[in-house]
This record gives sequence, structure tokens and C-alpha cells, in this order.
Amino acid sequence: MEPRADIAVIGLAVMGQNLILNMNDHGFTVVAYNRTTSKVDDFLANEARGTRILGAHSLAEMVALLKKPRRVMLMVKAGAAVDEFIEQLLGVLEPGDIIIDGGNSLFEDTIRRTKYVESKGLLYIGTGVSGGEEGARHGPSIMPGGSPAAWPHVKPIFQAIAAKVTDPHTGAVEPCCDWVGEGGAGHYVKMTHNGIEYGDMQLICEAYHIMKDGLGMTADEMHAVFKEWNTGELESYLIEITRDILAKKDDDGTPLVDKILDTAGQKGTGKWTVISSQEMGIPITLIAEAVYSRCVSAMKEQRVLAAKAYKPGNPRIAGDRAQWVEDIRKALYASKIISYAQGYMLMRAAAKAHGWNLNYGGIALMWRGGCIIRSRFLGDIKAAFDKKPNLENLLFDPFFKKAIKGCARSWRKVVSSAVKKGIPVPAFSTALAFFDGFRCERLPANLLQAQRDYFGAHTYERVDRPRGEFFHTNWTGTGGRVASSTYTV
Ligand code: 2AM
Repeated sequence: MEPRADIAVIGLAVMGQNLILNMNDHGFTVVAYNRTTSKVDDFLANEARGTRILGAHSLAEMVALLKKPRRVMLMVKAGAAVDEFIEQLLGVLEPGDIIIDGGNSLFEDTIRRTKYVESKGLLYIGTGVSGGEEGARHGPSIMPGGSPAAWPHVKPIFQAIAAKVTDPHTGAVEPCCDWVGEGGAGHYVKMTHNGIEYGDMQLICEAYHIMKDGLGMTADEMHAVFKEWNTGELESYLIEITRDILAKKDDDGTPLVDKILDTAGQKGTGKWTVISSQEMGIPITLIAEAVYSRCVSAMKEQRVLAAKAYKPGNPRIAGDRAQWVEDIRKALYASKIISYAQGYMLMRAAAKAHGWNLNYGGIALMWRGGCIIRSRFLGDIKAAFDKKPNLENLLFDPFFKKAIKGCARSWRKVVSSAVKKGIPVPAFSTALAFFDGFRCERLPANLLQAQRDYFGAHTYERVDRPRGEFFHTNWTGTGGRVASSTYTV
């Protein structure tokens, strides 16, 4: 068999199939393989019919078809299946060949696998692929990390199949794919993307909730609002699909959205983001609330009982509806800025902890198109990092500073009214609480340190002494003079 394939893709679920078709469209010869080999035949006879896609019925056959260095991309279920395939591939590949995992793997697994595969003389890439089935078929956002030496071999394929965006400032057309960093960096950035996606969705849902219950708006009226919002600074894929969802009617002509049970599912990447944030000591409060909101939604039976036990009052908010809608838009926008600022804080901390040299503007560009959080807003984030590549926090960028200031009054108005009316706005309000804490020069943590020193002799620093000097007070007169060793989290 003549080695003529550019890349192999293992895993013929819909993401794998669509990536293969996308690669084929861009002139690459792909060999397809799947554990259940009947799916290879099905694929060749149907979706891949008339293309130059090849099929393999064994890993040996697949390897024989590949040009060197061989590139093998796994699009299988995250977890054990990836480790099993890596083990099998190490038996049939050679040093210098490249194993790519395009699934939603936990970044810690990718760090471990990169080391392991490199220890065998091969190269490894763990890459985020975002954009769902449509993205995979016509242009996903691709976030690769792993062995830097593998990147030049994979770059032409990945950048060809990735979504493309036009830089609003330079006019250049750029692929939504670039090297992210070593080890698990690609999967970390993809995980953060998913966490931010949880946050964006929750923010939209809170806006919808206030409009529906607080303003008494119909689905059609809200459809018109989202349509309008999608022409401004909130323009994004998620606003766009919300617009369309609100217009969708069930068979009986009523809005389908009203028939859908209010219990949200989740697959775990939001949770991973929050777990990592705890380890990093970074407050990504908005994403955390978005994850917990899904958990609250899942407690449907208890909520039904609680609604009977604590009957909420009338949620109707008085006042000019158009003005309220504009206030809600501004509350959403300000909260979204906070969420992205928190997400970037997390990536910055992770990069430091893991030794990744992340390109923050590049990440915004990768997310600008192809993926679920794609938006005009990400173009503004890219512009902020273009202006100042080492920008410490998005909230210090002049554009976002002005935006937050312009929204502040509406943001407070919406949060306080929702609180008064008993409409839950965990994401809007945590964003505001974080903002107020972040810009507070003197927090009450002085008292907290006093409490810690009181009961645990944990010591404190003083405002009138240099940082790094620690003091202990014998608060009761009966405690000892010995301080416990300090720890900071
Ligand atoms: P299958 O068609 O043989 O089930 C999505 O589930 C993809 O991951 C499918 O291609 C599926 O292969 C593959 N997959 C899931 N678990 C697997 C495992 N343990 N080993 C190999 N492939 C697996």
C-alpha cells in the first residue's frame, strides 16, 4: 500500500466524521478508522461517498496508508478510550510520528499523555476543537497544545480547516487556530472557553428571566429584543441562536421554549474550570454561579415544593419597558466583561503555574470565530491585547473601563430590582459583587485576619509596617505568644 494519506482520524462519531469531511474539502487525504469497523464502511458508503477519503479496518492498515511523519488524530470519547488508543498506536507508530487528541480531555490528562508519548520518542498534541457539529464540518475554532515540535507538521491542516475571521482593525483574514502552548495548554484554554460559555449562557438566561417575569414580555417580543441586541456590542452566536429559539413555535403554534423542561444538563467542562480556579486561587465567580445555577435547575422536584412553601410575590417590575430592556442589555454587557476578565485571570494564573507562554490576544482571535462563544466582543478583547500584550487585567483596558462605567448605573438598577422582586440573577449579581470587591481599596479582610489570629494565631501584616512582616497579638490575655506558621491561599 502506498503511503498517500496526510492524516488519519480515529473515531467516526459526528465530530470525527465532520472533521474528516472538512479536511477532505481542503484538499487533504484522510484515512478514517473506528473501533467498530462497520462504521468505516457505513461512512465510506454514505457521507464520504465520492470523496478521496480512505478507510482502514485495522490500525496496521491505517498506518501503512500514512505519509511520514504520521499524523493520527483521535476523535473518541474522552477518558480511557484515549489512553487505550495511545497504547495501541505506540505499538504501530514510529519515533517522530504525531498522536493528536481532539476530544474534550481534561488538561491534566493531556499533560500526562504529552510526557508519556514524548518519552517514547513520539510527539503529542492535545487540542480543543469547538464549534459543535457545524463548526467541525465548516470551520471550528482549534486550540492546540502539547509538543511544540509537532506544531509545524499539523499547522497547515489545522489552519486550513479552522474558521476564518477578518481582523476589524487590520483587515487581515486569520484562521481561528494557532499554537497555544506546551503540554495541556490547548485543552486548558478549551476548558476555559467552555466555562466562559456556561457564563455567557447563564447571563442570557437571566436577561430572559427578567424580561419574561419582571416585564411580562412574550417570546415574540423577546425575539425582537435579541434580534436588536445582535446588531450591537452583544453581537454573538449565542445571542443569535437565542433570537431564533424564541421565534420557534411548537406544532400547536405556541413558543417551543415554553414547553421545554427547566432542568439543565452539563457534561463537566464548566465544573473542571471551577475546580481549577479553586486550585489557582482565582475568583471566577460568574462561571461558578453559572455551574451552580445548572445544579439548582436540576433540583426541579425540590424547587416545586419550595415554590409552594415560600410562595414568591408578584415579580412585575414597573416602569418604561424600553428603558428596562436597555438597562438589562447594559447589565448583561457589564457582567460579560467581568466574566471574561475573570476567565483571563484564570488563564494567566494557570500559565504561570504550568510554565505556559500563552498569547492572550491570540486566544481571543481563536475564539473570535468558529466556536460557541464567538462574538464581536472577542474582537475588542483582541484589540486590547494588541494595544498592550502584557495587559494584566481586562478591567484596566481603557475600552473596557469606559464600557463598564457606561453600564454601571443600569447594572445596579437591574440587580437591585431583581433582588427586590425575587427574580434570581446569580450571574449578574456575582459579577457586580466581584466588581465592587475588586475596586475596593480597603476590604474588611483586616477583620478577617484579626479573627484568624485570634482563634488560630495565624498572624497578620500591618498597614503601618512593610509587607512580609507578620504579627501576632495575644487577644485574650490568656493565649500563648507563639504564632502558628502562616499560609496564604
Ligand atoms: P465505537 O463506534 O466503536 O463505539 C464516540 O463515542 C467515538 O468514541 C466512537 O467512535 C466510539 O467508537 C469511540 N469510543 C468510545 N469508547 C471507546 C473505547 N473504549 N475504545 C475505543 N473507541 C471508543
